[in-house]
Amino acid sequence: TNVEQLYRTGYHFQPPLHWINDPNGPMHYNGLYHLFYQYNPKGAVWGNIVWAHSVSTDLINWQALEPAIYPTEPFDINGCWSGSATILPGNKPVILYTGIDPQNRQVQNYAIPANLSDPLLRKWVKPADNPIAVPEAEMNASAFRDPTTAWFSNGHWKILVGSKRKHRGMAFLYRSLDFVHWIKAKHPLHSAANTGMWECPDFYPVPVSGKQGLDTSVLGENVKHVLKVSLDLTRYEYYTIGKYSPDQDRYVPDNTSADGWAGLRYDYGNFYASKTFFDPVKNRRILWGWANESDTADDDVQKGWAGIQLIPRTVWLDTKGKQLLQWPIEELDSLRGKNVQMSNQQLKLGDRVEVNGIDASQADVEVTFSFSSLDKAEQFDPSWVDAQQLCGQKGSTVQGGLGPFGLLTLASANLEEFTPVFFRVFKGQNKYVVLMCSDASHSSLKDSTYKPSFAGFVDVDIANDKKLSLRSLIDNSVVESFGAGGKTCITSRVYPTLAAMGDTHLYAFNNGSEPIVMESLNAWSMNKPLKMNN
Ligand code: DQQ
Repeated sequence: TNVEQLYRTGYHFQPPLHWINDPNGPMHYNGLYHLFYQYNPKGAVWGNIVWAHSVSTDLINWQALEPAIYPTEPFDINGCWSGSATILPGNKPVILYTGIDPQNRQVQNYAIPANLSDPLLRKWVKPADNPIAVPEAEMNASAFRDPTTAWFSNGHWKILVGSKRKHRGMAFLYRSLDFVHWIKAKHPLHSAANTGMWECPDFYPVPVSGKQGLDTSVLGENVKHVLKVSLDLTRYEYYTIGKYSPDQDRYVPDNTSADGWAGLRYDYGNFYASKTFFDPVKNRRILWGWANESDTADDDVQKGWAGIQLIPRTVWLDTKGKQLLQWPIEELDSLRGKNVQMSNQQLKLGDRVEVNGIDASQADVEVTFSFSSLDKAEQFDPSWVDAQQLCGQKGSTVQGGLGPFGLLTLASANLEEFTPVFFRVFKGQNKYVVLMCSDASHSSLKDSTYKPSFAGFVDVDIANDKKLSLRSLIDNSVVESFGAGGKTCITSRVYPTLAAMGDTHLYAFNNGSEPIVMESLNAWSMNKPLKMNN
């Protein structure tokens, strides 16, 4: 393999070259899935931003088209930034996006297909009555961007636009009767102190029970709403679950759903600027997220590319209603190739069992671990509120009681390099605490790359279950992991050297004194899609 191409993914969404960031305007229209995304047509660093465009019939194979939206008019001459698609009655798609104007102000624009009978919707036009919203005098013109998919209620179309006032992050609400004339509501739909700029807000309904997704305009008794925002201060996202009342256009997060820094996260790792859409084909809501590189800008220029889109995830509300669950779209299973299975394997303190017979650099692994007692769980110190910090202290090589146990992904045979994805169970005041980590700190012999010990807590009834499941999607320079059926998800970008040059291994391990049973493990080599923008 060409060294520069070592870290290209096999089955994640990537164009052949150059920089990509946020997924934009995902939609399903007349039999095709569309994905637009922020793209620099001229290089592997951020800049010259246009909306690149690809289409797919299965969300796995992608055909690249010409960029759909690029700077042409005063209202977007300095960049075509993030936005969303809405399909209006009469089956008419509209894109709302942020344009950067000659004064570098952020304004909101709309674009429509030039020709609705083109099945690929290749060309988009920007009507002359753009922009549809400009920053008002008292607003911060460089903090006003990323319009959402619109929803319809009480006779109006409504959208959110991300912003901030001083340090308070907020989502402005705009209303329109005709989708062309928009008026800002007096009150933002929501805001939170000390969260800074809210990028890429996303607001959508979820049924209180079941895995189905809903069209963005659905309201009702059996529906809750999700508001997700991306925090540019720390480059992570959080969401709240709450109640939306369309009459007053009020959104109130549930008292179980913290706002701000302690908020729930789709992903506790490298996952940003995400956006969902409703897929009417399979009645599900699908989440797209972007992962940037964790190597250096120089590495990116060398590679000629930077950024991937993560595997689309189905999202739905957990039965307890306090968090979302996520799972890779079922279409991904079609790429599963060679399969190995293991069952009822005991893992005692210090054991490490290799998973042989698959391509460990490009794989999908599902595993269930169980144990018979929680007696050996280490004591939990209530001051440990930061999961990532805790994982940094209690890594996979730090011997524990109940755990650490899990997988060693992208590992070299002698463990010079490895990216462990694992659990550790603690005994708290009146409940057990489960920590999940995806720890990049030993992922590469290169020391120039960013190697965070990403982690999140897992809200499970571990004392009753005595079982934890894990699925990891391993793809050359990315590991996307789904703990406990999608309750806690963590993505890491890693750049192994030995483990990328053919010395790639996958292991299950236990480094806790309580024996763990690997009840079942199912692992597949993953094929490349036939078409990935090639
Ligand atoms: N990326 C876009 C912005 C957005 C940011 C610019 C989030 O519209 O706020 O490329 O990554």
